[in-house]
Amino acid sequence: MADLTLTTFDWVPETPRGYVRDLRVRCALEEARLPYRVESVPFGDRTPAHFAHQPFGQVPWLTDGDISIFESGAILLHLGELSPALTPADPQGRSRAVEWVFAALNSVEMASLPWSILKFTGDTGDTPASKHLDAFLKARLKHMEPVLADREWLAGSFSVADILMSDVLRLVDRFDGLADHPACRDYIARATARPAFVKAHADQMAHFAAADRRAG
Ligand SMILES: N[C@@H](CCC(=O)N[C@@H](CS)C(=O)NCC(=O)O)C(=O)O
Repeated sequence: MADLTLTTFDWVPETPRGYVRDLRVRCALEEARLPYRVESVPFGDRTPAHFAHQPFGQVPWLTDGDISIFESGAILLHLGELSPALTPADPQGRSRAVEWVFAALNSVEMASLPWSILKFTGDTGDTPASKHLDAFLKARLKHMEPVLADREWLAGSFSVADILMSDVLRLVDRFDGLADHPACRDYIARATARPAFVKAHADQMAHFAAADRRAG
């Protein structure tokens, strides 16, 4: 039996709540019905012990017994090995799930994250950098739209790739970047209607709300 502990921050500001990447790990754990504990590290003072687990001083990381893993994609691939609920059983489906994990992070999030950061800072979209990032993201979404119009889940059956891709697209949707991409929006709706997502999201919100209460 796996001995799983997910570590996230003890507190974050309001804006990222519901989007902190421990959510991806919580979703996978809930989908797989694996028992796990959640531990916290300070958002403020990041200790050498924190950097020993996550070299950039970020979250999340997961320990599985003696194994400590950072990067949400790597964590989900690890969990994918533990449960058929997270990875298709057939070889074709498995490699499809792995390629879409990388596509979510290395093709779509690579374009969507800088775009989201600009939106986050209130950028009006008039600068050359902003126009460039807008075009970069649209080039990716243009190709995700027919893929998602054509299939329910990326690897055939639901997999870790869908946890990552839907989370990446959710942040774009938050800043209204999917107005012209109904299949992407429908995909997010399918993914976020899953009981595992609903629980994972509620648990993350409760985790940070508890920190507010402790702070008084
Ligand atoms: N590529 C990393 C990114 C981790 C990341 O950006 N974590 C954010 C929370 S969602 C964080 O720790 N932010 C605080 C910081 O960067 O100082 C992953 O997917 O795990």
